[in-house]
Amino acid sequence: MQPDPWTPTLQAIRQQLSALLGQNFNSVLANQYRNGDDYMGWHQDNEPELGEEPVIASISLGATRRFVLRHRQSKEKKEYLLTNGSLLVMAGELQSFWQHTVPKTKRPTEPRINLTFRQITR
Ligand SMILES: O=C(O)CCC(=O)C(=O)O
Ligand SMILES: [Mn+2]
Repeated sequence: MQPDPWTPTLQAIRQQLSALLGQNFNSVLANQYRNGDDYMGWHQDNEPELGEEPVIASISLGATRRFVLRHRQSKEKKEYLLTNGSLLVMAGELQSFWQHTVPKTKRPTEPRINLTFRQITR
């Protein structure tokens, strides 16, 4: 969890996202999913340092993976396919009321990298 300086490529993506969304991002978290066995369990991105109603911009590179939202109370689910080059923006009350996951898949699956741009407020 040791932060590295911005690379030119990540810096360029950060600037494009800020222009597109009108939102600053001062950090990016990179996750690598080597194959269908690598996954992200149910969670909310609700760390105190992200502040109230964080805007999180999520870019997917490589293999398509399922992304599932689940409402904490009603258990309603919503499912999306995150394809190569896609942008998913999570904002507003999403992190308060919904959890998300990238489940395992049994299909042969190439590697995927996910970048989530975030604004850490303190
Ligand atoms: O890989 C993804 O699409 C989601 C990653 C994620 O939820 C996270 O890094 O907090
Ligand atoms: Mn997350």
